[in-house]
Amino acid sequence: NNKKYFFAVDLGATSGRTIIGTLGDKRIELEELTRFDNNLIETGGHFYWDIYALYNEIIKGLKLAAQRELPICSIGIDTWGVDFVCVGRDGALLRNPLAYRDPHTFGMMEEYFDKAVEKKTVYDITGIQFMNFNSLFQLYAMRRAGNTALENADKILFVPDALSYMLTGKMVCEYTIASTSQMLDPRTKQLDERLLKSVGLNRDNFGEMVNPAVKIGMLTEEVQKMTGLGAVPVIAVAGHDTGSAVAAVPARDEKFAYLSSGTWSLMGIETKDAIINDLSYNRNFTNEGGIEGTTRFLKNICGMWIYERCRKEWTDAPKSHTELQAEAMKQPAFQSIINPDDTMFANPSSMIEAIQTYCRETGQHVPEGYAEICRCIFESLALRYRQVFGYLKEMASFPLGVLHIIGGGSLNNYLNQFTADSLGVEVLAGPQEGTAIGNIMLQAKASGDVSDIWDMRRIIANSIELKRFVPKNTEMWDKAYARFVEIVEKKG
Ligand code: LRH
Repeated sequence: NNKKYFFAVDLGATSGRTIIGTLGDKRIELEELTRFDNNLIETGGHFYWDIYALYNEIIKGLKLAAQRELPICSIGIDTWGVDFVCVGRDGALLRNPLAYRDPHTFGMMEEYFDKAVEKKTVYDITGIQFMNFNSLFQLYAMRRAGNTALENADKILFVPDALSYMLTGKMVCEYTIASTSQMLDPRTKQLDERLLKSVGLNRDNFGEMVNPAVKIGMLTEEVQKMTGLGAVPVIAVAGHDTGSAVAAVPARDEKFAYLSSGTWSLMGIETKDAIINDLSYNRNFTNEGGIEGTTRFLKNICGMWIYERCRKEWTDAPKSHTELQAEAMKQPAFQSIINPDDTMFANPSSMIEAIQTYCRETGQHVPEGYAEICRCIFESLALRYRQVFGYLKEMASFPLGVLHIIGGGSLNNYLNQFTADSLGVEVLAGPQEGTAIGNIMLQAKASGDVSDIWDMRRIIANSIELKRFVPKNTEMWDKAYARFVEIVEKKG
């Protein structure tokens, strides 16, 4: 048996999973061991993640792997970006991490530019898009509020690094996840001293900077005893989920565009160097650190978030996605259009009401019931995709003739077709578990079983079937897009 087994932990903002990846004969196979919710905890006026619950879920998955007696080569953890845990001098975690949807950062960016470092300077240093929840602004808001976890922090660990620390006792600062903080300079590939200082930190407050495919440490004896596993190494993968996902795009050469589709939709290209210029600044595009020195030049688009939130509110909608979406497709097209990236959808107390308010305020048909609302969400997303794809085309140095959609959202055939129609380009959908595959491939790189990113991509392309969507109905979508632009501009 020349097969190798890898254990991946992939945590998104709404759910997480543990997965066994098997690599053999230049093919990869996945098996999901566990899947669980990742819930926001609201208490004392704040939103937190439950880091201990996530840790326990990882332990549960590891136990299952041990029971199966699979010779696990290594473990790798990837999570959503920007959030972090404060660690005290005694090595203990100082309270659960604040979640990026917490409104404590509202208005903080503007104040930061005013009082700390100018906006343009921050962009020139980092090349990272401005989002109020980037770690830099979270830290600024926490300092300002006198957050006692931060005041007592010896180290700051980004979420994947914090979980790896809980498993190994070793503290690192993995490069791809650090790049989401808006404190890293992509040229030096180090955290920028000036930005760190602006929030009262220095490089010693972080673990050693490591690249993906480097060993962090071995499972502690405590974890070995709990799980029944031996001394298995934990590898720094692309700790940022989007970094792992884009590493897994089954493209043949560098000239491709991608949409990593989950709670967020991340649309962009892969480049050698960061693209930092006036246009990228004005369009608020980001340059996140990728594997093997690549850069992800992309923009965050609100993804399945609105849909997921509505699903929690609907009491009468079919539980199955396909059934629910089939009902939506029976509704008339383009009755109501929203801008999914409008701030009113960031974290409203009722998503359904937010959508209805948006439509009322913009003088449109107010959607009622899950089918109409669902139709509105997916059409609007595809229209926003088209807008961002247009920006991307202006800035890419090569023509964008195809869009690879990866991640859980790539299972949504209706949305895939809408996207092809709206953008007027061919869409290739899959793999669904892009993030987990990228995670596993980086472990396989650490063990010497794959050589580089193109070797990984060949193996992935060899292992999965892509679904192809060709543009149709483009005239109808052209008209709808003109209305989308009008509505978005009017709303401001
Ligand atoms: C997607 C993601 C995205 C970040 C956001 C916070 O899961 O990592 O790349 O911008 O979460």
